[in-house]
Amino acid sequence: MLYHLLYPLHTDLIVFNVFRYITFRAICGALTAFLIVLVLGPAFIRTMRRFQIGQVVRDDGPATHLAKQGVPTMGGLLILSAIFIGTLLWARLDNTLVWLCLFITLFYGFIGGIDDFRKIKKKNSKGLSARGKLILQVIGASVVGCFIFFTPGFDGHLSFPFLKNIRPDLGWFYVVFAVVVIIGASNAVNLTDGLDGLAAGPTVVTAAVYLVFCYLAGHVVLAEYLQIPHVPGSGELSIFCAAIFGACLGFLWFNAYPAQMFMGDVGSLALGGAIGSIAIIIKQEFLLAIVGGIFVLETLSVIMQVGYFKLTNGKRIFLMAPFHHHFEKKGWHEPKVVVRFWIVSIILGLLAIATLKLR
Ligand code: 57M
Repeated sequence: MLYHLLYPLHTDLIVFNVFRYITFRAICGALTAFLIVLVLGPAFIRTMRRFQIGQVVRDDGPATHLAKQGVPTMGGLLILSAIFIGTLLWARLDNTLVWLCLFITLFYGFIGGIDDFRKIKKKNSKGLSARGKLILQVIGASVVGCFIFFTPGFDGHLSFPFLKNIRPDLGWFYVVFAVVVIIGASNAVNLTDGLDGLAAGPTVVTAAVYLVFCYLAGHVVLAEYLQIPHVPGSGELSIFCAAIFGACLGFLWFNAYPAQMFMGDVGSLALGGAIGSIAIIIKQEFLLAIVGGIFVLETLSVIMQVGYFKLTNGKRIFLMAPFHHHFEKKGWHEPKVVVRFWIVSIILGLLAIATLKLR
């Protein structure tokens, strides 16, 4: 919004020319989102406590988690508020890709919010049924997939890290592929969000990497030089990524061990849906498997555990899935598991950036 209000003034005051630069507005978007969460965090936590919106901890998890009963949750409401304010203030509002990302973030946040609210308000409720959650996720992801596929200038071509000349065209099947990526990313972040800071940390890294890729994809000269798909208008998504980066960094201030609040499904499903959509829009879907490797590992651990359990009538590969619980069961303290997962996430983020030159 500020771009539209202040950039036109640059003819009178040259200082306002700075608003034309995506880099400037991305930094401001990150700082805005970060400060919103940091400043409003304590009041939000007090409010959640007053309304008794606290975590219901299952008794079949690690014993150390029982002490987390009642920790304020649905911190995702604060994260999403900061993302929306940071984006609406600093991104260009005449960019349809920005509105598409805000839509999917809000829609998936709505799905998660219903799930959270049901689990909190009806103590033994398991929230939204898996089927109901999936149907809603498919609807939301289909909007993004169809928008991308049927918008002039976009197409059904895939792109791969390291392989610049392999661009298979999926045709209309790209919509199905997009739905799988967005739902997969959303549920992967959701599964990962099982330890203090474990989801927010890798999300900060992923948002930072996609901030760079959105900027490059939106820059016709740089995209051609780096041989990545040029996606007109995607540069503005850097500001959306920056707002996610700032909001999750601010959330980590309160979610770091021992957590003062959890993000809830309202946060995890929304953040995963946003990241999956960004990956689809700038045609960097497989990059997500690299930078989001922690999310992939966590999801694969569950698939392997459940599959092996069913195949062997009760045997397990891991002491407990998702993967983070396996290390807890091995005796690693929670902060050690989380910080080591953060380290791996940062290394994967650097590798993802390196794919720009390794092609
Ligand atoms: C999402 N939610 C956390 C919090 C957070 C199929 C199966 C793998 C599903 C999976 C599951 O239930 N996943 C749901 C994970 C929960 O966190 C809440 O949920 C939100 C995110 N969706 O924001 O509101 C618990 O995680 C802990 N937590 C923290 N710090 C945080 O910052 O400590 C969360 C955020 C919170 C808190 O204890 O209560 C969760 O774990 O449920 N199931 C599991 O993950 C379970 N695994 C399991 O059953 N494994 C089996 C089979 C099915 C694979 C096996 O290994 O044999 C584990 N989780 C629980 N109990 N709660 C272990 C059992």
